Amino acid sequence: MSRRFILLAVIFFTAVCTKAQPVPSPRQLKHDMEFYLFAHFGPNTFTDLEWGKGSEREEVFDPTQLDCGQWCRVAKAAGAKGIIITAKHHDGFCLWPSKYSTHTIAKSKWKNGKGDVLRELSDSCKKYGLKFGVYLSPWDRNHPKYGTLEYNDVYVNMMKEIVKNYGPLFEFWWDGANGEGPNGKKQIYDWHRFEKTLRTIAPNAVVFSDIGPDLRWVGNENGFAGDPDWNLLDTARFSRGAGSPPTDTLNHGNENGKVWISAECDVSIRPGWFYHKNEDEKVKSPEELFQLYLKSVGRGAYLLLNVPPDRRGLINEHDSAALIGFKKLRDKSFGRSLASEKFSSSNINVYKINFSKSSKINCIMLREPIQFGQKIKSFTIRLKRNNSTIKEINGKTIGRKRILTFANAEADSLDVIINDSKPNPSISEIAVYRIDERLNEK
Ligand code: FUL
Repeated sequence: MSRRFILLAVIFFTAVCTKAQPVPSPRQLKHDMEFYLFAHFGPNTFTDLEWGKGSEREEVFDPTQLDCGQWCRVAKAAGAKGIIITAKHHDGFCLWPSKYSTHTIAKSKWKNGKGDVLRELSDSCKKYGLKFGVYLSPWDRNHPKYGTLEYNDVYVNMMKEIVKNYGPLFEFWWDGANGEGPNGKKQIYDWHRFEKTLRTIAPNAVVFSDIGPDLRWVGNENGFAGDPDWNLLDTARFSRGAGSPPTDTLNHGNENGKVWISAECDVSIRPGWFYHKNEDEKVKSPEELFQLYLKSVGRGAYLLLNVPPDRRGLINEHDSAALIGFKKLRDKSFGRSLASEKFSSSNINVYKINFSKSSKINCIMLREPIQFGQKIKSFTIRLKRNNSTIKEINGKTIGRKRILTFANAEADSLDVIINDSKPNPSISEIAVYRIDERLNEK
């Protein structure tokens, strides 16, 4: 047998045995933003509704001191990387003067109908170095074309209008909620066309929906991903809205899923998505937000935290105080590690770190180099003192970031052992912390 034949046979055999694993696309890899804000704003802010009926008069939209610069300063101070705004919620009201609807800001009294919230927010985001994203509800309770094929043109035209006038967008958000239109009809959405349009006009924007194509809904609005959390999903047979995968699947992903679609955890800082004065005292505390961080980002997912501007058009003092407190807790907890190491070689099953001195620790952060896929199914951390194991911590998936908390333990080194994985697993970073024990994951 010639050497060339043997070489080809080996390559073929390896290719068959190691089935190609899904990896994130360059677009998805660039979306490494960890934590960003959602801003639900519109007529509901003024009518105290959560789902506007679509029949609200345009004049109800009248913020007295709208300042998107203030939203951005708060977002920056909170360490958020971008803001996604409800350009149009289910009530159909457009926060920009769209040519494709009559139910828009141009008919409101605000700035004599000359105002444009998307303009102000996209400009402010640029100024403050934040990314700008848009939620555009497919469901529209106002538009006269809703429930007809022509509405798909309206939706496509709105997407084009937004991208052209306010882009670049880092993310486009497709809500799965799909109820009855004003004429009692249900819309048959041309998702295929919507997706093709976005890929053409905004190729760098990640697209969120129940089933991606880039980010998936996590299956709840409480702000936490499952454990394990796979960045993989099988989307065949499923659709957006009522036909979405079961909650459990959205929560955990599919271990052997064919497509890379990470979970994004959308949750509101308040009980509702829109601002309601009577919820001012119900804003989540910094400690509650920290718990959400551990259960979303700390499980390898993304955190999209809704902070709804109030009737003035400002992020309310209650919310900004909670956000700043949340940032302080993250800084205090993760600002300085007691030991950390980055690794570049792959296919190693045991990783070791020696601390510079014996330390009391209660938190470990691990990362997998997800550009090569997500491989690790189960791992054990052995905390050691004087070469003997004093504690074992077991985990399942890692993904882009895994944060584990545990009761204080005095250790001087640790081993991370990969127990079970897909072929060629590796860990790219391990860091050790001591956080306020009261912040441990509950
Ligand atoms: C849901 C919507 O119905 C809520 O109003 C909110 O926008 C939330 C983010 O998504 O499906």
